[in-house]
Amino acid sequence: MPDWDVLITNANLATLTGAVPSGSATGTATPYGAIPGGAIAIRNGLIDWVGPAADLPKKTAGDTHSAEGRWITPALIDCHTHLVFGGSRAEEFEERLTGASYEDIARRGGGIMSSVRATRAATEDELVQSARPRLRALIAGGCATVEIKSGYGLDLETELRMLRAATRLGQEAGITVRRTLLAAHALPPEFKGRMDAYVDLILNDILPAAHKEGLVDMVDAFLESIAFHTEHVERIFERARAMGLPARLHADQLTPGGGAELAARFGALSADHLEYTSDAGVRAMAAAGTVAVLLPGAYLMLGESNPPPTKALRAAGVPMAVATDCNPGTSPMASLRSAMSLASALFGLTPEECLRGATQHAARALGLTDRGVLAPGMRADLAFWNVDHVRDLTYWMGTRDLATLWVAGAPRTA
Ligand code: DI6
Ligand code: FE
Repeated sequence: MPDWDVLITNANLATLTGAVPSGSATGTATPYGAIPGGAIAIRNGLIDWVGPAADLPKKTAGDTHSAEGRWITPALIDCHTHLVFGGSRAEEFEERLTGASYEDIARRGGGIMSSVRATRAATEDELVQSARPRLRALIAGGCATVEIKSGYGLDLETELRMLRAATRLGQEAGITVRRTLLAAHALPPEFKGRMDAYVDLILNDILPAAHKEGLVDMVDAFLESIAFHTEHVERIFERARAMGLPARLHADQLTPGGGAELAARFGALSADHLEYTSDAGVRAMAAAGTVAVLLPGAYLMLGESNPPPTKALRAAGVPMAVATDCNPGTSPMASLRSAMSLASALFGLTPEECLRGATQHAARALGLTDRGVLAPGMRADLAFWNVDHVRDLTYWMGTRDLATLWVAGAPRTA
């Protein structure tokens, strides 16, 4: 029996361990945790050894694979998507460009409600089929872990159907899909004027049923003046906590609502969007270890002008993740690298912060401690890139630079 299943040699590694080196040149941190001329040894789907090839221990490998000088990063992780939904909102997009506002469209029953109607009318097969190309696009761009939210069903049957579709999509693609219950995304029309009663339905029916069927890894809510309010989110988070499910929150996207503070108070894995987060919110997230998930696609497509406080987040040491928010209303984007490019162009993140935001910190936003960096004990989910340097992954938009994606120690062939 060889010591290792596979030994990868002749690689440039962006391990992304540690942190972005500080300007003061203290310590030994290397940008991107880079190791030129590196090697990775894999055993049972996990990284067993990683480092400069010159330091390779004298051990045997069943298989040796040359990366031919390519860069290897941890496989990318899209930690915030709504990629399962019925119907299309492309016509609404056209209308918005000829004068109608997002709010106008919502008022006449379009917007999220149009996706809810189409999702309720779709079978599980139809949901899987329509989402498949979007998931394939993310995978072709280097993702081996994708989070998918419910939230276009807003009733027991359809929320569960969305989560079942998400589960199947992950199984058939052979990648990791993490599923988030976002039943508190919008108030369904049949509960008009009865938000408390809808929250009761979530607590008494939807959440327990999803949990019982093993369909939910996390719980999320949309805290916003036009959506759910602090007291509703508190009730949902308390129940999630009692069930041992971690929380996330759509926070401070359109208006300041104390969302970052609320997420921090519950020890949420992440608070997402954060365009209107205050200094107090940033401090609370830093103290709680809550990840800031930045979603520049929605910011761009909504024509927002108030970016999230990335300087304050950076100064406070809040880990920043970057995700697509792939959804039919505000972020029709199935490319995590596009989100990385936009996070640097619109929010001022460095290319290294963007790459860490799509790997190391995205894993943390999902509560996954077994991936996101190249280090012993981590899953061997690896992306091999045809780029001169990994900064190109943020710099270039639209290039198809993925050479191979490895999942759990083997090249993905499907
Ligand atoms: N914030 C968003 O930007 C999306 N959901 C959310 O909570 C919008 C979803 C949609 O318009 O379908
Ligand atoms: Fe979202």
